[in-house]
Amino acid sequence: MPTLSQPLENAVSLRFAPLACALILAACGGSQPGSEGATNGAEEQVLNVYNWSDYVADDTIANFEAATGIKVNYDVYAENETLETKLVAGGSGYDVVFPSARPFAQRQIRTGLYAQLDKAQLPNLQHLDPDIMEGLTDMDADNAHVVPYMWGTTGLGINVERVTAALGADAPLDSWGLLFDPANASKLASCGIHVLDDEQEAFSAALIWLGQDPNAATPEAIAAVQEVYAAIRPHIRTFNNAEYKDALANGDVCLVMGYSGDIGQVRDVVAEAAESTGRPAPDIRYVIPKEGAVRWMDVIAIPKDARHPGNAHAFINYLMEPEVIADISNHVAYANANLAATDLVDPEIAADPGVYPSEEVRERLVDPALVADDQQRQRVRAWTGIKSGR
Ligand code: N2P
Repeated sequence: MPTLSQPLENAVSLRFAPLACALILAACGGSQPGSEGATNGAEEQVLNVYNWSDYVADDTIANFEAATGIKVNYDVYAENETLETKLVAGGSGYDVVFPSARPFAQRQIRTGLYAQLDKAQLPNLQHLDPDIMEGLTDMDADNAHVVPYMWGTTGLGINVERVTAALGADAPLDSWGLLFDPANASKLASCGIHVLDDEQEAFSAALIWLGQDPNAATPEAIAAVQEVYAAIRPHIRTFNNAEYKDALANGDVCLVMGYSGDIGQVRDVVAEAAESTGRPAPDIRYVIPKEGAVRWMDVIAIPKDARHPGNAHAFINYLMEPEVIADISNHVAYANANLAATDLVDPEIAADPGVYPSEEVRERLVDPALVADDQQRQRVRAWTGIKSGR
C-alpha cells in the first residue's frame, strides 16, 4: 500500500490543527484561564471553557464571542481523567466543562464538584430530547447539574484496504476479534494499531469481546482483561485518545480503537484531501462490532467554583440553539441531544449508522456504570500496568 502523498498529509495535519493544540496548549495560544476582558455589571466578559479536542465547529466559539461580546479562553483535553484531576484539585478556573456522563459526571455530581444550573437562564432546554433528559435523572435528579451535549459509541476505526491486505478478504471487520484476537493483531502490527488511553472504554471493550459484563470490576474480570491485553500488547504501538486520528488519516496506522465521531472526522478529512489531489480516498470505516459496544454521553457542566457562571449559562444556552448544535454535529460527526436540531443535521450525517445506529445495533450498546471506589482503583492500577506492558 503506498503511503499517502505529501499534499494529502499536509491537508490532514491542517484539518486537525485543534488536535495538535490539545497536545501543546501553550504553542496554540491555549491560555491559563484568565480574567482579562471588559466587565459588564458584576461579571467580567470572559468565559473559560475546557472541552474535549475537536468537539465544536470551526466557528462556534468565534460566533459566540461575536454574538455576546464575551471573550472565550478555550482549552482542550483528551481524557476524562485530566478534567477530573483539575476539578478535584479545585481552582481550575474553568467555567464550563464537558465530562462524560457515566461514570465521570455521575461521580462528580455526587462529590459536589458542580454548580446547580439556573434553568431560568437556559430557555433552550426546551429543545432537548425528553427521553435523554429523563435517562440522566438517575445520576442527576431533576437534571439539576448537567445538560447533555453529544453521544457516541466506542468501536473500531479501520483502514479497510490495509487491513484486508494484511489479513485477507475475509478479515473479520465486524468484530472486536480484529483487535483482540492475537492472530489478527500480530498480522496488523506492522501496519499499525493504536488503542484508546481510556480505561473505562478499553476495559469494557475487552469484557464485551470476552462475552462478560462490560462493567464488571471483580478481581476475576480485571485479570481477564489483563490477559486479553497481555496477548496483544506487543502489537499495540501506543495508547492515546487524540493522536490516533492523525495516525489513521495519514496512514501511520491501519486499526484503532476509537470514538465514533472521531473516525467519522478522519473519514471526512481523508475524503476531502483525496478530492483536492484527485486521488482515490482510502476506505476509512467506523465499525460498531457485532459483539456490542459502549454507548457514552458527554454532558456540559459548570464547576462549583466557576467565576463566570452567568457567562457559562449564556454559553450553554447558546450551545442548545438548534442551528448551533446541528452545525457542531455536522462538523464533528457525533449525535446531539437536541430534538429541534434533528432536521438541521446534514442528511449524510443523519443517515450514517456510525452516528445514529439502527434499532438493532442499539440493542447491543451498553452504558458505562459507576463501580465501587476500591474496584475502580484496582481497574486503574491494572490499566496502568497493561499500558506499560507489565
Ligand atoms: C471528542 C471525543 C469525545 C468522545 N474528540 C469521548 N467521550
